[in-house]
Amino acid sequence: MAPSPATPRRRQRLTADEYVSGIRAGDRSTLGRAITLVESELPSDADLAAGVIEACLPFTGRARRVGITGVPGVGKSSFIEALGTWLTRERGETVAVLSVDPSSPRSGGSILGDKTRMERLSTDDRAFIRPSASRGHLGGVARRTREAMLLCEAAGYGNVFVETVGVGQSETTVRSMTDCFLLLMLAGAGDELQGMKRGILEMTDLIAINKADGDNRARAERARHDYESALHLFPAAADGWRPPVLTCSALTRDGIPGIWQAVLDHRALLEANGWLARRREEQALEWMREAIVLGLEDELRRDGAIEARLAAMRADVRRGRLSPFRAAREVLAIFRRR
Ligand SMILES: Nc1nc2c(ncn2[C@@H]2O[C@H](COP(=O)(O)OP(=O)(O)OP(=O)(O)O)[C@@H](O)[C@H]2O)c(=O)[nH]1
Ligand SMILES: [Mg+2]
Repeated sequence: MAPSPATPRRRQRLTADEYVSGIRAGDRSTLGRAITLVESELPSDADLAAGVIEACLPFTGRARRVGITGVPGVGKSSFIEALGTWLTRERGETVAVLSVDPSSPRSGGSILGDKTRMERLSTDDRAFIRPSASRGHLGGVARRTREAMLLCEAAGYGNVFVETVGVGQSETTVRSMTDCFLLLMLAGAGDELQGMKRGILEMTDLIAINKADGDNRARAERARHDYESALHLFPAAADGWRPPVLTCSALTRDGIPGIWQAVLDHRALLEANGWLARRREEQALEWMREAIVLGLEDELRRDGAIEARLAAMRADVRRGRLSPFRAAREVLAIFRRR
């Protein structure tokens, strides 16, 4: 018998049932492997990944889904470490942490940094941390994060935190997959409020001014007051919630319990007035929309004739010989005729 080629590093493939029972039993290594599976871009993994997600879906939906955003360096990872360890140790909660990071080439350092910035949380039995090494397209990152979130919920984590860098489109994406969206800010970093995209404030459920410690405390308190006054000029949101502005320090942990209380108050209001259900409906619709668009993109990429035509059209569009709009219509026409 011919010897089979040695594949020492590739572990044996699990079946969908094995993935699901491992996840449901709270086995972190199986959960990690399942997330790697749903992140895989190999067509040969797609069916198994879909099977695992489908089988996990009945066990999802019970977690608090919290998005955390803010400019690089504002302290998102440190904040999650502080809040997460407080929740697991003082409140007996379980916490899963995922990250959506669209800025792939530059983020390598930051992801490695997270290992040290979430040192205590990463060794906590009640926590699961998954820094996602992102590549490519934000939609793809988001799809995998959404699915990773569901796997964490099926594993029984009661709180899922999604960290995203506050640049570009990633906030909108994370907002669309969470129940509560938290914006971390800094005091005295220029007049951010004026410069800030109004859209971000409008989708924020809670503003926390971080690094309110040492010499920075008084400035943070002034900034809190300023932001609060500015927010009062906004019309009340349809869900009836007025986003509070709070201060905290991820370093000293001051203000962390108060922020969590606001997250709980927000949830209680949205549960009582029906807006949580509406937000979950929106999340499901957004997931579907995204899955359709990404699925179509995959189909187009895998169709040799379309790929070849696209390559030629790209050259023509670049030179202005073909309008982008006509090119798109032509590709869709070829797709329909298949
Ligand atoms: N004084 C003080 N420093 C803080 C606080 N929170 C974070 N830092 C420091 O600020 C720096 C950035 O913190 P991170 O938690 O990595 O910030 P981040 O927003 O996750 O950064 P990116 O992931 O790179 O976008 C680190 O040096 C932290 O030690 C705080 O509350 N007070
Ligand atoms: Mg970080």
